[in-house]
Amino acid sequence: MKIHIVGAGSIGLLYSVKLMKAGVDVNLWTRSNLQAQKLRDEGLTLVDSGNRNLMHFEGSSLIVNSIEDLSKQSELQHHADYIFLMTKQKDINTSLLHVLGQMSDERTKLICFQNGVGHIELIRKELPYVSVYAAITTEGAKRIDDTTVMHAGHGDTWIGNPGSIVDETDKDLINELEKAGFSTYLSNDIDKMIYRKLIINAVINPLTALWRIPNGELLATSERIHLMRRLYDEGIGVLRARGIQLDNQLWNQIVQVCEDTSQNTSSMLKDVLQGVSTEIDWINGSIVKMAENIDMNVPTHDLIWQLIRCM
Ligand code: KPL
Repeated sequence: MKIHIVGAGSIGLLYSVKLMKAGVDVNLWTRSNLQAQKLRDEGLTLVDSGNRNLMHFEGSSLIVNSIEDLSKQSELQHHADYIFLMTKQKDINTSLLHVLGQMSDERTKLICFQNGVGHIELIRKELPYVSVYAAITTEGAKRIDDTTVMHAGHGDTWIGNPGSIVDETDKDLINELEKAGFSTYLSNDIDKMIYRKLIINAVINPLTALWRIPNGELLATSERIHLMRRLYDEGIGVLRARGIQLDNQLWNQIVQVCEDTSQNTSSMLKDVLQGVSTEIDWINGSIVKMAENIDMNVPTHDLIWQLIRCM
């Protein structure tokens, strides 16, 4: 089984080092030539939260290429059984789609690991012959530098085929991931999981980014909780109007996520602190667009979308 990991951020590096170490046939694709060269020179290292070395992988079996290089070639030379798309949504542009097209044919399954919604429809439209799956993961990782990643916390991962059911042969993929230490499940309920994660991210991420606070601080005052609740009610209202019914315990689960990850910096706050663009368009922005399509108003999502875009 050949797996291509596209994107060498925190999650891409984490999956690469653990799968490579478990003997799985993996190609890692970085965005820049510079990062690819550094990885080939220095190897790939996994550290724990105390900066202790947990794993190191180097040598000729560390296959790293850069998307920059492949985008200049035209033929299919790099067929993959699975592609793990681990870039940000904003990087899913024409040249990346061209590269993904070069790696895939009708046997390929492309698994999207992004937050938010909208990107799967785009990829399906551009690469109609590829099976596009989605993954929801709670694995925690932090990129230390171009060649080092920290495993911040073990989580679970669910993989499914939005709008359809998974293929039984995908069990082989689950076995490979389990071998590498990733608790992974196939799910025929992935659509609900995507929308559930959308609401969690739409409530927690923009407010933590706006106020520059860790997740747990959201629960510190009743005013903050009130605003979270407004985002929650508006978001759930849109999904309900579109016929998507989520677990009625979701509000309590969001509060639980804030408690369980109380010291964590949300991914959106990390992006703001690093001065890079955020996923707001695919999270709150997508809720606003869904609402517009059915003539509904979601003023709190609309406002927070504009506020974060201006940061
Ligand atoms: O998924 C997350 C994120 O930061 O993107 C949460 C659940 C908010 C945890 O930080």
